[in-house]
Order: sequence, then structure tokens, then C-alpha cells
Amino acid sequence: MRNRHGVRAVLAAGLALAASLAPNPAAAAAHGCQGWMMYMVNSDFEASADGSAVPAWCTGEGPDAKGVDRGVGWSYAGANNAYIEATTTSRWNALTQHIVVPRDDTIELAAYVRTSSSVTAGYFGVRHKATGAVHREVRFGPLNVGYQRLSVRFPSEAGNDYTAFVGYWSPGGFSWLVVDEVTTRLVR
Ligand SMILES: [Ca+2]
Repeated sequence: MRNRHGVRAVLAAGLALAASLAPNPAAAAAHGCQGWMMYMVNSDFEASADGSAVPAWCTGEGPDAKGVDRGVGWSYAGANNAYIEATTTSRWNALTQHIVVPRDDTIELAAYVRTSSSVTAGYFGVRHKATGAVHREVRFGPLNVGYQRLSVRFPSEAGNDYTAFVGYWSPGGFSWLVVDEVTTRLVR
């Protein structure tokens, strides 16, 4: 298993002049961690000014590091992916984005996720935004043999907002999660 710290050190030392990526207009127009209707904004994490922030996503759940890997070979598709990296805590950390549902329907939320071998309590799904109550979720981990596709289907009610989340309870010590291509679609 590659050491993410090592990869990041190499990046900092040798790729300081990495080519900038094409901006994502949708991400630039978004506020905070707000999606655009039922669609995820910056769903592929290709929009990232410097890797320290995750445009259109909220990173406030949990104390550990979150950001974007830019062009370091960790993505599922494109050049970039988002990451969570914990060192010594045993806390919940997650990336989140709100989904605004235009009508009653069924929506599938999917993502590609990979983790260190120590991650056994990962969760991916949606909450009710207003209450924070989990609406649908799947548990995962470890996903240490490569990216795996996760998905949940949830009934949606017009006028209710939901919060998509992907994260894990850190086992303590060094652990990480990488995620890419977070998408939604109507299920017919
Ligand atoms: Ca990507």
C-alpha cells in the first residue's frame, strides 16, 4: 500500500508548478456546500484552486485533514480526487454537500471510494438536511484493493433538502479515504 504522506511530500517538493486545471463554472457559482438542484456540484473534484479546499463541498465534519489530491495519480477519473486523512484521532470525518430535490421521486447517489486497510467504519449516504437524521446509508470498509462504487437509493420529497455525505470513523493512527465521481440520477 502506498503511503499517502510520501505521495504528498513528493507532490510538495516536485510539482509546485503543476499545470492549472480548467475552472468549473458550476462550482464557481455555488455557495458553500450547496448542490445545484438534485445534481452534485464539483462532483469530480476537478475544480480546485490549490488542493487545500474542496470547492462546493463542506469539510467541517471532523477535525482531520480534508482536501483535493491534484494530479498525483490517486483519482478514479480525471486528474483529481478528494481525500480525508486522519492521523491520531478516533473521530468522525466527512465531506458533505446538500441536495435540493425538485419533486417527489427516487434518486440514486453513487460515488467511487477507496480507503486504507484500517478503515472499517465508513458511511456513505444522505441525511435529512433539516434534522440531520440519516435517510439512507451504506457502511463500507476497508476498500483497500482499489476504488469501489458505492450507491444508495432514496425516496425524495419535493421541498425537502438532503445532505449527501461520505466519511468514516477514524480507527486511530494513520488512515485515509479518497473519493471521486459523486453523482446523482433519477431512478425510473
Ligand atoms: Ca476526478
